[in-house]
Amino acid sequence: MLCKKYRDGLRWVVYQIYPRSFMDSNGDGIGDLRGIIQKLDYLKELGVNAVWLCPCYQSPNDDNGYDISDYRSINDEFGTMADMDDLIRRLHALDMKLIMDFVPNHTSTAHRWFQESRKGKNNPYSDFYYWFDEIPNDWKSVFRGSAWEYDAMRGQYYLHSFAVSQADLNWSNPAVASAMKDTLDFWIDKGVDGFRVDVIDRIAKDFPAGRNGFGPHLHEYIHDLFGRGKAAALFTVGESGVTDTDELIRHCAAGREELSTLFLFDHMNCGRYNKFTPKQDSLKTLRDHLIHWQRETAKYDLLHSLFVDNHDQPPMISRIADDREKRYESAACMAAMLYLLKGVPFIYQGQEIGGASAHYDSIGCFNDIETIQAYREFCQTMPKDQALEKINFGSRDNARHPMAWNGGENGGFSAGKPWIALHSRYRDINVQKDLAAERSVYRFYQALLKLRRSNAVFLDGDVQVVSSAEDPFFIFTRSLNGEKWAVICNFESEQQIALPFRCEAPALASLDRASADGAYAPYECAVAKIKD
Ligand code: TEU
Ligand code: CA
Repeated sequence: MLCKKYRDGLRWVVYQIYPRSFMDSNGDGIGDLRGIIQKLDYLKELGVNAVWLCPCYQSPNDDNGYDISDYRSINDEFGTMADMDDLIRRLHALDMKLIMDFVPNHTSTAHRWFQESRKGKNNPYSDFYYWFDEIPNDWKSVFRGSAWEYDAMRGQYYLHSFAVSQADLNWSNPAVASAMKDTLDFWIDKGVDGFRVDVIDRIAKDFPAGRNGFGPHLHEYIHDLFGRGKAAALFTVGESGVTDTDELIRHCAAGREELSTLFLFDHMNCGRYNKFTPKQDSLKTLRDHLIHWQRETAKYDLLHSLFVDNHDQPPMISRIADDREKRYESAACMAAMLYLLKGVPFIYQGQEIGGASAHYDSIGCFNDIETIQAYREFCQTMPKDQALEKINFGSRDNARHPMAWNGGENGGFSAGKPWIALHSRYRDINVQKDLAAERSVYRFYQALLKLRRSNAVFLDGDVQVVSSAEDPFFIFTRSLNGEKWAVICNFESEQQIALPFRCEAPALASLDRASADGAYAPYECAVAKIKD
């Protein structure tokens, strides 16, 4: 039986916002907090009850806000602290929660701590970062190249796991841990309800010869941050490279008092060999990853996070389903197979209208630091058009184009020129058009979330997989207190599906469907209560 904190967690439905690209209220082309406030009714109507904001703190924006120069103030481009207070108040008035992004692994080199630290070896901030006379190992930056950079002022090398301007904090220094704990408390006192924790695995290094992450003190650090004090009651989801169950247990088992849940990433390679290289794939692969983690989390009473898209990934629908002719069916099918499983749903902005990957003919349409660096590297070994194809496939910008609210000027995102190119398909895929369509992804999400919150079986119920590994579809049941439901998701080809039980007429279906048995069209899905 899941403990209370986890049972509460199952009642959250989180909508992830990339503030820069969600809604611009003042025409400067950059999304902002007042823009988000304008769209709260849209979110409420959708049926989510929590919002996760990607970083909106003061930042030079080399990595769009993940390079923070002040944890306690709002990025001027996004608004003021008064706007943030207002947003929190309004969310709470709508009975919605706010999850902030907490970035403990690194600060911007523009942060005061780093500016002090580089001045010398004998000030209060000298040991806030990793400084070495010689480069101590061959660690690489996630964004390519060495993870070590020479700083002429200090005359030493510092570690940056990401961009050169994102210096890794030295968590073995208790002053760092305590400064970061104060930062958390600052936001808790403002009324935030939870945190998404950026690359939590990396705060503990296995130094100097081991891995950049999962160091020996990782769990002490996590427990001190989130298992004690004001943070202990909050919902926390860690972003982590955890791949096995034992590690997951160490992070999230109830008795550990660390995090509520983790984002696991093994399913992120569906449809690709690596970040920039596509692979022929189907929803089957996603299904098998989902089944694996449903079983593991059930076995050990862990709270699972249900997500496929975020601001770092090209939309999953474009990799393993049909984002053209069957875009509506694919989007609906993926929603049903993901969000009716057991766990906390995370919906990335645009997913609810069937948002797909973009395509551009010029590198000038891209902005992401990782994308630009990868493009330069590719161009050294292949023709430019080939490099551009790789970028088009894998760029994080696929998830960062302005949210398209309509097919008009600037997609209804801004009265001015957006900071990044509009989505190449915004005239075809936008909120207004989806809502006006006979088959609307948004309305399917709405109906799905309504079904989910009005039947405890979809929250607390057990999951049983009915289909087999060879089947080109996914059928599972949810059951609680004698009540049992079936979720039937067909994949890319037409299928005659005969169910091993009798069902009532579907309560939710992507296409009009009178009975849960029968001939399923490609990507069709249905949800029905089982009789007897
Ligand atoms: O991402 C951490 C991470 O390791 C990956 O998701 C990585 O960014 C991605 O695979 C590169 O393609 C987090 C944030 O989500 C990301 O936006 C930041 O850039 C990164 O941390 C640094 O803060
Ligand atoms: Ca703005």
